[in-house]
Amino acid sequence: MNDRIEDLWGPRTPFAPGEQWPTRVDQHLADGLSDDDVQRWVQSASVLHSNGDALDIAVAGDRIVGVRGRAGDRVNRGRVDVKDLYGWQAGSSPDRLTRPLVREDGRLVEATWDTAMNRIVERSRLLLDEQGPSAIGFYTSGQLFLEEYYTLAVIAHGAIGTDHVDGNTRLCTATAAEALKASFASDGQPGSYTDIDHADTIALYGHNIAETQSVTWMRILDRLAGPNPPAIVCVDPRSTAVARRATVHLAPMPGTNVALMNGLLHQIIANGWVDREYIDSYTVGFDDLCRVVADYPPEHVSAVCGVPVEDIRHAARLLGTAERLMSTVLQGFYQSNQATAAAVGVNNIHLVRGMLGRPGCGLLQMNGQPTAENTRECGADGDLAGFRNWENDAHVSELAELWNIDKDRLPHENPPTHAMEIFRLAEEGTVRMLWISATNPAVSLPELARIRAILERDDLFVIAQDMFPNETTELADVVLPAAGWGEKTGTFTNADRTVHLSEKAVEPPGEARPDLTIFLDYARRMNFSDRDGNPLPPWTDAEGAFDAWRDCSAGRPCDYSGMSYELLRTRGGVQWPCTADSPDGTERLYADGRFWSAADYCESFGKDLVTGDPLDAEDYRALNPDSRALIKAVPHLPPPEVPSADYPFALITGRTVYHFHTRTKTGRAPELEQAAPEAWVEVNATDAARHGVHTGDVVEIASPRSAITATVRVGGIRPGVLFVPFHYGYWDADEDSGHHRAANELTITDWDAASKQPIFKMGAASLTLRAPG
Ligand SMILES: Nc1nc2c(c(=O)[nH]1)N[C@H]1C(S)=C(S)[C@@H](COP(=O)(O)OP(=O)(O)OC[C@H]3O[C@@H](n4cnc5c(=O)[nH]c(N)nc54)[C@H](O)[C@@H]3O)O[C@H]1N2
Ligand SMILES: Nc1nc2c(c(=O)[nH]1)N[C@H]1C(S)=C(S)[C@@H](COP(=O)(O)OP(=O)(O)OC[C@H]3O[C@@H](n4cnc5c(=O)[nH]c(N)nc54)[C@H](O)[C@@H]3O)O[C@H]1N2
Ligand SMILES: [Mo]
Repeated sequence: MNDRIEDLWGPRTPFAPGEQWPTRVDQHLADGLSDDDVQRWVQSASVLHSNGDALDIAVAGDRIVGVRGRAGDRVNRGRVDVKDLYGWQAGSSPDRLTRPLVREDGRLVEATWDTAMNRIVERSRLLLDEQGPSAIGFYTSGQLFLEEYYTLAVIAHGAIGTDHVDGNTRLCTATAAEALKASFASDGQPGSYTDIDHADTIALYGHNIAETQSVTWMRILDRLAGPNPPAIVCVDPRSTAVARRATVHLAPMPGTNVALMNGLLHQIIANGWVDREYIDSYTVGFDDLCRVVADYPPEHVSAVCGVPVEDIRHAARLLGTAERLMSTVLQGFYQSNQATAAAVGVNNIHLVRGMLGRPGCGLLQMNGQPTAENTRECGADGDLAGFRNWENDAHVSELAELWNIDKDRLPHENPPTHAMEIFRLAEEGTVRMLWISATNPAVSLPELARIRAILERDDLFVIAQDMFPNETTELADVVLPAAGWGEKTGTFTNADRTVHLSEKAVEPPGEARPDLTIFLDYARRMNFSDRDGNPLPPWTDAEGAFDAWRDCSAGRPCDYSGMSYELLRTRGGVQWPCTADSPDGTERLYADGRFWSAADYCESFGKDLVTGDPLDAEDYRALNPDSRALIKAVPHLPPPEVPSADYPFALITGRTVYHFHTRTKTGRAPELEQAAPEAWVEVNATDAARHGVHTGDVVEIASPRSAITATVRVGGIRPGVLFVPFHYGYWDADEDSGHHRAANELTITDWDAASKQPIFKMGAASLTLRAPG
């Protein structure tokens, strides 16, 4: 096999519009092994991005020894991303957490499960007696399995009754969810990856898909290599691999996405490229949109965004005249200024052009993490399970009936507490126990000095449940060793609603346990029970949790009622909704112009996109009496922090293809670690010359909060902007260096008003040479 560290996307398999994407099976086995050495192949899917690539895990001698793409699966047709080819090696890393740890006299020491769990139970009881449910918070992930989130949601919302439940999905796809709620009154990706096979124009907004969902980029590359290739519009301040293949690359000044979207919509409307019939039949709000975008002629937008007028016109023409327009949106929008409003701008283009529910007209407000969709569906992000509306009494009652509990036990008086607020409450001392699962906030949250100080507080009891020791487990009071991917069974759903089953291939190391087992063990030790005194939750294993979820989701948008482990085992990936009426799943939503937006049914009444204030039922009924899609627009507002004399650069942060997040897995895979071992900063050539720095020099990047050191890479980024990857924490950093290197030492504590997603991609920074390379 060719070296996929160098050749990231592998060989091309070109195809024409409307044809099926050809199969190409990628595989990697441990050095020296061949297919003959593999004892069994176990069905699974990727957990190192949201693409949901189906793959089989190779097992030999009771160890995972490799992976192979599943040729028949709709998502990847055999292809595997570079992180998946090598990342599995982390599972057998000698430094896995294998026993629970508890803090004794300031130090973490090994303990039995009984000791560790009893500490958690004692603390929970004490806090529930002293203060009640509001003392307890859960901060989970986009990387557990559906069954685990649903179990956690029942425990947190149903059994304990706390409002303080969120996932790191708040940092990731809260804006995707909020933008979908704003436009369609419900979460749920309208589009499908197969839209790539049909599209004549593909627009990527703040989405470096070539590095972050590389298999779907292969699909686009194969279209570009075939007959009648699509036009590509890329919106990114950096000259990414996507930008280099774009028909038009718009590189806006970070934080100006809303101005740009308003400008593109201005052009689309001014040129009459709208579908009046669709607008009149299926939407509300078009007149407001016209009013708002009237102030955004190309000349003005060009001045705000720093993008040439001609490029704005060119991009608008492509978007406005496409017959099959596909759009994807990700962190360049979600983690930037006015996140929800910017993402809604993309929805607006699809609505005014009537580009929904037809092959090639895919709209994907992308997910990032492999299982983020499930965090949201199951309510482990604070929302109510099954995309139920916390402001709708009937929905709350329905959930209470499903769980057989009194409705008053379910928190629904206030909007769910978002992650940044949970940490603030801990800082204030009102959240006094925080159970962190499958996330590493000591590297991934903004303004790390503050986060460390919170996690270190004596009056906060921190539980960290992880596969590896990391920056967060170091600060915990109890550390629970978790089984990971390949060591437990469960399902998860990717960014185009495709559900996969991932089966257990090997035993977890030492005493590590599946997260599901840990949550259920806690529930039993706490004696959580329903109205009839039965254990709550009642299930005892993953399939039981899945079956209960199937009931909970029935009749809701994310309907799994037609799915079973058996179906997923035999069929591979299936897209929800999957019901008795649509047993094969549903490729695209909203094909008939019908939306899940009836006031009595919808997940959300929406929010004011500027203030974030939730609309109430009456406002919503007045706004949208006929269950249509909603067009919403707001003016551009300046970002909360802009470059200044002391901090002359705009700082953005993000990813490289070789690493996943805080590198707990990819940092333990030699090929990936060697491909990108150190933190760097991307600098434009003009800026580099002005500051006298070159590729390889070590520089200090400072923000008003802190400073880090990184190695310079002079590259294709717009002048005045610096890019730092956020992957590098201090766990495996050079202990003696005394320098920080985590991007989040620098970032600001602020978030989008509507989605509450932190702004990781807009701050001010300075650059100073420390050591020539
Ligand atoms: N290799 C790899 N793949 C991953 C992950 C990973 O860690 N590594 N993580 C997964 C997860 S959880 C996520 S959320 C996704 C994220 O996937 P992406 O969103 O594609 O990744 P990022 O690098 O965070 O950001 C994308 C781009 O936003 C641009 N950007 C920054 N500021 C702005 C702005 O103001 N406007 C615009 N238009 N663009 C801007 C950046 O230059 C960057 O290229 O990736 C998933 N896939
Ligand atoms: N500056 C900046 N900050 C960012 C971002 C950015 O672009 N810029 N992106 C944000 C985004 S989009 C995201 S998604 C977050 C990601 O941030 P984090 O979630 O903090 O990052 P991970 O390193 O993926 O942490 C997941 C942890 O879960 C553990 N784990 C993996 N599988 C399992 C399992 O099955 N069970 C248990 N119990 N543990 C498991 C891993 O070992 C790891 O420690 O970072 C956010 N932070
Ligand atoms: Mo993410």
